[in-house]
Amino acid sequence: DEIGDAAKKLGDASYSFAKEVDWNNGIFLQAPGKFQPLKALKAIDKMIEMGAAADPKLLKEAAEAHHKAIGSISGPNGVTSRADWDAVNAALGRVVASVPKAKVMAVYDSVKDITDPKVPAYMKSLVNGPDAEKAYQAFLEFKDVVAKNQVTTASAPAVVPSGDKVGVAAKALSDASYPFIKDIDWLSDIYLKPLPGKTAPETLKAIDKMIVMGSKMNGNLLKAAAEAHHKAIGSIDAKGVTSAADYEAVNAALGRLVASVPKSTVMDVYNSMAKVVDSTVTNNMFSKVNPLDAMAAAKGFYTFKDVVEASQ
Ligand code: DGD
Ligand code: CLA
Ligand code: CLA
Ligand code: PID
Ligand code: PID
Ligand code: PID
Ligand code: PID
Ligand code: PID
Repeated sequence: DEIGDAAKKLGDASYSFAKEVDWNNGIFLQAPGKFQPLKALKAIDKMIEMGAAADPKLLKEAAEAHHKAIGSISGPNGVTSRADWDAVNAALGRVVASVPKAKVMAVYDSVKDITDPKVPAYMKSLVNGPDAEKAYQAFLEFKDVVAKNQVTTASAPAVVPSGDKVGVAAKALSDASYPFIKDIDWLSDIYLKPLPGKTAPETLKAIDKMIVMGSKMNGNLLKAAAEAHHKAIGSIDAKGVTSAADYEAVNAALGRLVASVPKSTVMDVYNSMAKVVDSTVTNNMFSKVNPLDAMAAAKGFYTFKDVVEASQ
C-alpha cells in the first residue's frame, strides 16, 4: 500500500537518526517538563480517545510489529533492525490514517501542553543534528501520504456486553475495592520512578509480554475498555478518583478483556512483571494505604479472577 511504500522512504531518511538515539536512556521515563499529573491525564485521555476511534485490526497489527521489532534489537542503543523500523512506522501510519485528523491533532496539542519547549532541542543535541533534520523532513513527507489515506469519520463505538457473569462479578469486586481505590494517591509522581535495580532491556522484556497480550485481545472488547476509561476520566474528583459506577464499568471491561485471551498469555505478563518488580515496591505501596482496605480489595480480586477464568 501507499503508506507501506512511504514508510520505506521514511526509513531511508530516518534510520541513521534511529541508530543514534540511546533508547536505553532513563530520561524517557521522566515527564517532559514540569510534573502536572492532571494535565498529563488529559493528554493520555486524548490518546485513549484516539485509540478507541482507531481500527482494532490495525492496532493489533501495530502491536504485532512492535513485538517483532523488539525481537530484532541489537547494539548498546537498543535499536531495532532497519526492516522492523520501517514496519513499525508503516503500522503506526496506518493506525493514524484510521482516525479522523482532529483526533490526532488533539493528541499533539495536549502533549505539547505538557512539554517544555526546550525539550525537542535537547533531544536533538544528543544526536547528530543534520540526521534529525533529515528524519523530520521525511516525516513531513510521510504525513502527507497518511493524510491522503485518512478517514474522515471515526469507526463505530464498541458493543458493550451486559448481564454477563464477569459484569455481575465486577460489581462485587468494585464494592470490595473502592475504599482501597480512594486510599491511593493517584497524583503522586512515584509511578514515574525507575524500578529499583532494573535496566531498560530487562523492563522491555516485561512490556513485550503486555504487547503480546494486547495483540491477542478481542478488538471490540479492547475498544470498549478504552471507552470505559475515557468515561471514567470524565468523572474524577480533585484527587483523581473516578466515580464508583465508572470504576465498576472499568473493572467489568478489563475482566472481559482478560477473559478474551488464553490464561498462559496473562500469566506470562504476571511472571515477567514479577521479575522486574521486587518486594520493596509492593511493600512501599502497601505502606501508603489502609491495610484493611487493601486486604478486602485483594480478597475481592481473588474471587473475581475465578469468574474470569471460568469464562476464559
Ligand atoms: C518533537 C516531538 C518529540 C518530543 C518528545 C516529547 C513527548 C513526550 C511524551 C510524554 C507523554 C507522556 C505519556 C506517556 C505515558 C506515560 C505513562 C506513565 O521533538 C514541536 C513543538 C511541540 C513539541 C511537543 C509536542 C510533541 C508531540 C509529539 C506527539 C505525541 C506523541 C505521543 C507520545 C506519547 C507516547 C506514545 C505512546 O512540534 O517535535 C519537534 C517539533 O516540536 C519541532 O517543531 C517543528 C514545528 O512544529 C514546525 O512547525 C516546524 O517549524 C519545524 O521545520 C521546523 O519545527 C523546519 C522546516 O519548516 C521544515 O521544512 C524542515 O526543513 C525542518 O525545519 C528540518 O529541520
Ligand atoms: Mg510508541 C510514539 C517509543 C511501543 C504506539 N513511541 C512514540 C514516541 C516514542 C515511542 C519514540 C513518543 C515520543 C516522541 O514523539 O518522540 N513506543 C516507544 C517504545 C515502545 C513503544 C520505546 C516500546 C516497545 N508504541 C508502542 C506500542 C504502540 C505504540 C506497543 C501501540 C501499537 N507510539 C505509538 C504511537 C505513537 C508512538 C501511535 C506516536 O505517535 C509517537 C510518535 O512517534 O510520535 C511522533 C519522537 C518520535 C520518534 C523519535 C520516533 C519517530 C521517528 C520519526 C518517524 C522521524 C523523526 C522525526 C523527528 C526527528 C522527531 C519527531 C517530531 C514529531 C513532532 C513528529
Ligand atoms: Mg490501566 C492495570 C492504572 C488506563 C488496561 N492500570 C493497571 C494498574 C494501574 C493502572 C492501577 C497497574 C498497576 C497495578 O497492578 O496496580 N490505567 C491506569 C491509569 C490509567 C489507565 C492511571 C489512565 C487512564 N489501562 C488504561 C487503559 C487500558 C488499561 C486505557 C486499555 C483499555 N490497566 C489495563 C489492564 C490492566 C491495567 C489490562 C491490568 O491488569 C493492571 C491491573 O490493575 O492489574 C491488577 C494494582 C491495581 C490497582 C491498584 C487497581 C485494581 C484494583 C483491583 C481490582 C483490586 C486490588 C487488588 C490488590 C489489592 C492489588 C493487586 C494485586 C495483584 C497481584 C493483582
Ligand atoms: C504544525 C505547524 C504546521 C506544520 C505541521 C504541524 C505539525 C503537526 C503535527 C506533528 C501533528 C502531529 C501529531 C502526532 C500525533 C501522535 C499521536 C499519538 C497517539 C498515541 C496513542 C497511544 C495509545 C494507545 C494505544 C491504543 C489504545 C489506547 C492507548 C485501545 C483501544 C504544528 C507540520 C502540519 C505526532 C493513541 C495505541 C496502545 C492510549 O502543524 O505549520 O508534528 O505531529 O493505550 O487503544 O486500547
Ligand atoms: C499530522 C498533520 C495533520 C495530518 C495528520 C498528521 C500525521 C500524524 C502522524 C503520522 C503521526 C505519526 C506517527 C508515527 C510515529 C512513529 C513512531 C515510530 C517509533 C518506532 C520505534 C521503534 C522501535 C524500537 C522498539 C523498542 C526499543 C527501541 C527501538 C528500547 C528501550 C502531522 C496525517 C493527522 C509514524 C520506537 C519498538 C524495538 C528503536 O498529524 O495535518 O503520519 O505518523 O528499537 O526500545 O530498546
Ligand atoms: C528540533 C528543531 C527543528 C528540527 C527537528 C527538532 C528535533 C527534535 C527531536 C530530536 C525530537 C527528538 C525526540 C526523541 C524521542 C525519543 C523517545 C524515546 C522513547 C523511549 C522510551 C524507552 C523506554 C523505556 C522502557 C520502559 C521503562 C522506561 C524506559 C520503566 C518502568 C529541535 C529535527 C524536528 C529522540 C519510552 C520501554 C524500557 C525509559 O525539533 O527545527 O532530534 O529527537 O527505560 O519503564 O522502567
Ligand atoms: C499465583 C499463586 C497461586 C494463586 C494465584 C496466583 C496469582 C496469579 C496472578 C495475579 C496473575 C495475575 C495477572 C495479572 C495480569 C495483568 C495483565 C495486564 C496486561 C496489560 C496490558 C496492557 C496493554 C496494552 C493495551 C493494548 C495494546 C498493547 C498495550 C493494542 C493492540 C501467583 C492467585 C492463582 C494481574 C496488556 C491494553 C493498551 C501494551 O498465581 O497459588 O495475582 O495477577 O499498550 O494493544 O493496542
Ligand atoms: C489470574 C490467575 C489465572 C487465571 C486468570 C487470572 C486473572 C487475571 C486478571 C483478572 C487480571 C485482572 C485485572 C483487572 C484490573 C483492574 C484494574 C482497574 C483499574 C481501575 C482504574 C480506575 C481509574 C481511574 C482513572 C484514572 C485516574 C485514577 C482513577 C489519575 C491520575 C489472577 C483469569 C488469567 C480486573 C485505574 C481511569 C479515571 C482511579 O490471572 O489462573 O481477572 O482481572 O480515577 O488516574 O487520576
